[in-house]
Amino acid sequence: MISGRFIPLLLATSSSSRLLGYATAFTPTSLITANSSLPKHINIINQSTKLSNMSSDEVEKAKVAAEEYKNSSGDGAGPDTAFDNILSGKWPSEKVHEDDLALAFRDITPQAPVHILVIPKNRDGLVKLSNAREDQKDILGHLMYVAQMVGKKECPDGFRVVINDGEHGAQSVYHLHLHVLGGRQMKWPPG
Ligand code: TR5
Repeated sequence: MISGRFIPLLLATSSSSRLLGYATAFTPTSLITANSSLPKHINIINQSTKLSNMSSDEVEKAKVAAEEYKNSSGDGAGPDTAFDNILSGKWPSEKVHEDDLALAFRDITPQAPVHILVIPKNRDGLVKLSNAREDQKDILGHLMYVAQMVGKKECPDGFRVVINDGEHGAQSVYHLHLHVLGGRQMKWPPG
């Protein structure tokens, strides 16, 4: 998940590990699109049992997603993603913060005891960080502010914020998102 061309934004520590209920779907997540139906097998599991490793599978998902994005409409707006279904409420998510501009919810495949995604509600071309326009500085700042807010709340000893960008950044969902990771000691360098 955290490999290739990534952008580490904040680095800090951990909090005591938490045993949280977690909703997960047994469907290849990068293949879930707005056109898919709700994953059939939703399971509530203990988050501590769901920690997974960055794998070639993640890299493969990123390659597939990059290809889908390249093949989508030429305006760079990208196809709908799973996050559209989360934003519309069609698919469930475990929200940790919501305001007019941003939504923060728990990652379905957590890479740390705390793994939260922060996304803009209005994608407006922000399929990836490198698509950002100058007039989007305010929303980028807001997303960063939300990331630190949820990060310091859930990980008082520190956390990491990551944005994966494009194929080499191992981005698998083309709707800008900040990963907030914590609840354990982070290592460096990432993969
Ligand atoms: O690889 P990048 O940086 O693009 O990160 C995408 C993240 O979205 C991954 O960490 C996935 O685990 C996460 N993801 C993907 C889906 C999903 C999700 N987190 C919560 N809920 C999700 N749903 C319902 N569906 C997904 N496809």
